[in-house]
Amino acid sequence: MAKKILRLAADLNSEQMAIETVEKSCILAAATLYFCAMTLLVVATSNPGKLKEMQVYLTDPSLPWELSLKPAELEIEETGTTFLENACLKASQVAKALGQWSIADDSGLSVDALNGAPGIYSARYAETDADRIARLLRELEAQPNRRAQFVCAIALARPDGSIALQTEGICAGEIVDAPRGTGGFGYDPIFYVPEAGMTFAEMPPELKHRVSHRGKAFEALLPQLEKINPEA
Ligand code: ITT
Repeated sequence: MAKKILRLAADLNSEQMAIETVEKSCILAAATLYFCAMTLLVVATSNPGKLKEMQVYLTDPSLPWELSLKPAELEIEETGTTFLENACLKASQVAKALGQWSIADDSGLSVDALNGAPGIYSARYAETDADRIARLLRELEAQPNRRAQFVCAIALARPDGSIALQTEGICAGEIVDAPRGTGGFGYDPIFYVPEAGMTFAEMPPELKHRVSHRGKAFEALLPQLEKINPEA
């Protein structure tokens, strides 16, 4: 009797082990299928602040993209005359150079009293973020009209360089007299959003992600991105 019980226990034990092995194999197979189904998407930026924000929008687990970063040595000249032209140029040239899907963001700050400057030249306005802010505040000294808008254009390019998607987002605000807040990057400390009652640099990242020019551009992009089949 004792032998019978022992044999039964051994059978049950090996049955349990077999079930666990099958379960583990299924999980492994599903994970393999999932990662095989992922397509590389090169984020075409050299700006770490921008990259950090773009990653947040693009790491939705339902998206079939595995993000990778543009090699630093691959520099694209921004010869376009609009944010959208420059976003398309960056996405397209990086995609073609690497033979991979690529996504690019071209963005900047347009100030009403400066006839839209620095606009597409926002990155080229001075050497560092601090110098860019200092120059903008100097140019607006004694200027009562502080209205400005941040613009963000996003473009997605196929591996052959053709443009699959493009969107734009705008956030209206004002330029404050002196920097406020420590979050974000670039011009964030001097860009005040009246509805939020704070500068971009004073906002928690989730709030900036929701109300910013980049947030709005991605809000328009993501439903279209979900419909793209990168393998087709
Ligand atoms: P990549 O072209 O490599 O993406 P970049 O910094 O040169 O990087 P842009 O040509 O689009 O990018 O220039 C955007 C400029 O506007 C740059 O100075 C940014 O710091 C600034 N900018 C863009 N989005 C911003 C944001 O959300 N907050 C603050 N500054 C921003």
